[in-house]
Amino acid sequence: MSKEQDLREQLRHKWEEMENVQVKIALLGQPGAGKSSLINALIGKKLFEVGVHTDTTVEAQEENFESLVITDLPGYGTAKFPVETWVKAFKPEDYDLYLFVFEGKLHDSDAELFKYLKKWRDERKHPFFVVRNKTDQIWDEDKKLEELQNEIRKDVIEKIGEPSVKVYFTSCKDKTGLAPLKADIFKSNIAEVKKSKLTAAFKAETMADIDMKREMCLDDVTTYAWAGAANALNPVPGLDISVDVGVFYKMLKNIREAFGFSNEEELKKYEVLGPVAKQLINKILEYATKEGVIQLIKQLGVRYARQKFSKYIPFVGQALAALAGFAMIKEVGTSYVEDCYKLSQLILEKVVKNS
Ligand SMILES: Nc1nc2c(ncn2[C@@H]2O[C@H](COP(=O)(O)OP(=O)(O)O)[C@@H](O)[C@H]2O)c(=O)[nH]1
Ligand SMILES: [Mg+2]
Repeated sequence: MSKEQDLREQLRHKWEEMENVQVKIALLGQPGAGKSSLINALIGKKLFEVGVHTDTTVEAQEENFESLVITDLPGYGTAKFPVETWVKAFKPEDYDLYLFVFEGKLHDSDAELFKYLKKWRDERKHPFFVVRNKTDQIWDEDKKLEELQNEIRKDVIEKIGEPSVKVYFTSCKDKTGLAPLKADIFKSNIAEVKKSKLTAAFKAETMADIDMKREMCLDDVTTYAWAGAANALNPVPGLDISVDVGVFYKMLKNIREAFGFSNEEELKKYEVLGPVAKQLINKILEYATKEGVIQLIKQLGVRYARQKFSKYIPFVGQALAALAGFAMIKEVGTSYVEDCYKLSQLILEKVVKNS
């Protein structure tokens, strides 16, 4: 294989990994604790039905959201499913990360499960997160919230047998406590490409969240630019530019998705935020179709093929055409990320003002 082919292969591989990777999340814990509510709050969408009694569930329920595959595993520690039987039946060791959600007292079966969670974390690098949900209901006339939380923490530490274990106190009702959980998920040792998918799928609640989305999208733009240039076997007809329209289109689509702008109707609702928002929305929607993207490539193509690289013109050939393609995707991708980012800022500012 020539060096060029080898490089093409690598770029294609990186791009395919980015396109196809999935993050498998397992929801664990007692029925009614708020597993469905928690995942819905994290992604900002009603993916799982809330308030459905799962006590009798004997099957795993799987839902997809963007690149996430979320599985609500049936309860363990029942007569039908002692933990050991449950582990054999559902292959829970295969998930990328576990969200263990609870509200009341922990049971012996939870302690039993924690043994497995620790094992999978240590041996397979699949982290778990212990979430005490319904913090809004933690109340006692004689004790402060902090004191009550410490008691809960102590119980968890005892059941897990690790003093360093963290407990995340959330309320899906008040939408509190989600930020520290998200931050620690991103700090865990999940593969970078999977973290990038999580960043995209989780709903942005704060400026820090959209900063993270921006950073992640800008990183991805470089990968798209390489792939879009390397994948393009034939230069665009009539232009000395070589670019894969499909990759170009996918890049813009994924950026929109990461910022939660994939639904045109919903996006248009933000036009009420003013002329700047309206202008950004128009720009974002302009390239939401393949035709729009082709139009853009044709417009920009002339500039890229003739001006930017004019000093290399004596060597016009496929490499130059690909170089122009790379530069074009990179520039368009970057400015698209910035447009989505600016619009997200406007939306968040408005939300903060109103709350
Ligand atoms: N007060 C309060 N209720 C919650 C919270 N999270 C979920 N719930 C309620 O608890 C019930 C069970 O929630 P669900 O998400 O279906 O729990 P799951 O069975 O673990 O999936 C529903 O009635 C939810 O509305 C919370 O943070 N605070
Ligand atoms: Mg549920």
